[in-house]
Amino acid sequence: MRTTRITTIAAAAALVGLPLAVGPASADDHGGSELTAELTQLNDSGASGTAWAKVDGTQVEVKVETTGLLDGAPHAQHIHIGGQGVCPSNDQEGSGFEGALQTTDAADQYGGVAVSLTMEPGETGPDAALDVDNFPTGASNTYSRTITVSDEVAQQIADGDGVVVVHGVDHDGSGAYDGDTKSDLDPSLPSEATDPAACGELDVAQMAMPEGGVETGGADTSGVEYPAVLGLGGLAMALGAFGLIATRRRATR
Ligand SMILES: [Cu+2]
Repeated sequence: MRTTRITTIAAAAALVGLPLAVGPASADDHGGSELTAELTQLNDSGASGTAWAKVDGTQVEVKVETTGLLDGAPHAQHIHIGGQGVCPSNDQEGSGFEGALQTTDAADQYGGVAVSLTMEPGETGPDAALDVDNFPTGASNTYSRTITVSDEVAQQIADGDGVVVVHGVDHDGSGAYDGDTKSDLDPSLPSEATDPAACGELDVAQMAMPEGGVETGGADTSGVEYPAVLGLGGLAMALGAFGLIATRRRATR
């Protein structure tokens, strides 16, 4: 009798525990507001980096880390929106110096400037796209700022429509922005000052595993199939236990 009761509890526990083992936790719990981008070079600039953004209402916290840029020159950086939400490839040619890609050459891909990632006290709207006094100037930069945007822009970024573009390429290796080709954005600047150097698509971040939040009894949850098999195994065991109980009851009677 006592054995039967323990078996029943074990079987019930197995059934209750089943949903935990079958599927991964929902990824919809505010996971949509955090985004990451891997920045890769355009125009053979040698630049790369990462970007991270978190949208909370109309506040967007943005971090951009870049490296491999021309040192000692301002690097305009923006979140572009309105194109296909993608980056051109490094080998895509454009209308610039010796076929260099100019900013507008790829506008259909990454869209126009929606947010200017200036440092304080720079403005952050599209009008500040070439606010050269407030952009990072190092070969490597770590940028962080929380920016207020419109509802529409916040939603677009949260949806993964934003593309981070960092500008400024020393095509001729002179160590400065120069050359005869003028910028497609501002003819008073050399094209080198504004040509895109790196680009990354802001994609909705994969759900970060909360610390100690999702415990599955030490089982490997890296794949979806494996827990599912475990779940079916649990179900079979539970059904087997019930079968055993039924058999015992019948036998007892
Ligand atoms: Cu830009």
